[in-house]
Amino acid sequence: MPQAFVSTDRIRSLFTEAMSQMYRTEVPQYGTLIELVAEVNAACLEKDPELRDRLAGTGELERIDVERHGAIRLGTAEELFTIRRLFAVMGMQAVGYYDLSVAGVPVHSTCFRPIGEAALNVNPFRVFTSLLRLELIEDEGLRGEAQAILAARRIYTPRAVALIERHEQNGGLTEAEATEFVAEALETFRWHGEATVNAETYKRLHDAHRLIADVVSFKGPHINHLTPRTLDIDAVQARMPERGITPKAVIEGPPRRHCDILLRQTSFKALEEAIVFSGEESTVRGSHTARFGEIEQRGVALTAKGRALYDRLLASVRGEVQVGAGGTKAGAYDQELAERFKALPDSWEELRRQDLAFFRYSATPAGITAAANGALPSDPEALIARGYLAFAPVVYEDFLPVSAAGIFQSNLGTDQQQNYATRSNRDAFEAALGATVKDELALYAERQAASLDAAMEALGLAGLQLKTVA
Ligand code: OOG
Ligand code: NI
Repeated sequence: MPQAFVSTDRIRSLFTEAMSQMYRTEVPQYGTLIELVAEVNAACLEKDPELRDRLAGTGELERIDVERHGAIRLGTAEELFTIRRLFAVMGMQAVGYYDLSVAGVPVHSTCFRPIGEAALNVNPFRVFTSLLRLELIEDEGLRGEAQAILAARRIYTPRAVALIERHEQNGGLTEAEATEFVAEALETFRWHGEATVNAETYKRLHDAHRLIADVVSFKGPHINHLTPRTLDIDAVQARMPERGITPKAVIEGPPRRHCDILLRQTSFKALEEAIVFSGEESTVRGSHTARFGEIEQRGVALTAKGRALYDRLLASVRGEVQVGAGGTKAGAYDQELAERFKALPDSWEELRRQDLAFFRYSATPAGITAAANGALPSDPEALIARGYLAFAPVVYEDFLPVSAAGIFQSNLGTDQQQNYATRSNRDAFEAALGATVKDELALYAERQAASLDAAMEALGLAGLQLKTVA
């Protein structure tokens, strides 16, 4: 008799819950943040029925409370190769390539996440996954040493690897295997207070870059933050101090708007954690800062055209006002951001008409009735105008490189700005990964097209295309 497999969605949900519980005990402020976000989200939904209806319509309402992203930093190509296979067990694939070296952080990254709309609505858990670029360590001796330390560690338990292989061979895991897999996989993300290096090596790695010490000195790639999604990031940011949390000075990403776009994020500083160094005659204690808290607010995914406008506006603001260490000029930055982003339309209709953002189309009950009576115009714009065809924003599921660099830097200490004279190296990243990363814009475009096809089918107008303003 064939064995029944559990869905990858279920394994991802079990894993997210286990990870959230673990992080709550490791970083108590995370639990406080989850409570604050839940309060603010409930209040938002209460006072904004339009928002509630829209989220219910797109299937997002249910996922808000379980929605999280996390981040890890890996040390070797083999570690990245295996993490791809581990995340595949939970229905997550690599989407997008982010080069952070341009911002002085010696890593390149991808996002592992579910891809299909149904899977996203069950649980959109994503992990921003970075790979250290050892070739960016200038000191050859130190580079070789770091390589040797990393080559000697095993970040996956043998049982986790066996279950990944079983999943690959059998095409799934049974309930019992899934439960075991979640517990084993969690081990990779756990914090270890015992460094694998001595105090002197730690210091040299740390002097090269704090991030290098974080990746190289430990048994595994501890989860460094877990981020809940809020419906009002400004409210959470303003209320964090009430709970003893101090956020970074500015919110990364676009300004507050009526129609949210892309992603807004803010984080609070890393914890100082006690560590014990290895290889010493007597115990040597130290401390390490790596783990932090973050919140995010998500808005509509932008098309290539919308994204180009976003990038241009953001670059112009950053060229004009540079926020200093300690948050000087934060007010001027926020003001400039709000001012310059007026160039990006702030209504769903204009964002759609000008092809700046992605939308999910659906046939309305009135449209289906009109179709049955044979009274439909065949022009999609007329269908929308008469209320026969509806559209709702497709939420952005990915990350933003400039924002990610800001999050990295704020948690590593702003004194560490370095610019590496190097090109991004996507080919090397994909070779290590053992797969190509998916193009996020293509994924959004496919979802928009599929929704339009289904809507037209429902209206008996199969094949009708939509024209937007070029
Ligand atoms: C990842 C920082 C980026 C985000 O949300 O953009 C990030 C890291 O610090 O490892 O988490
Ligand atoms: Ni993050």
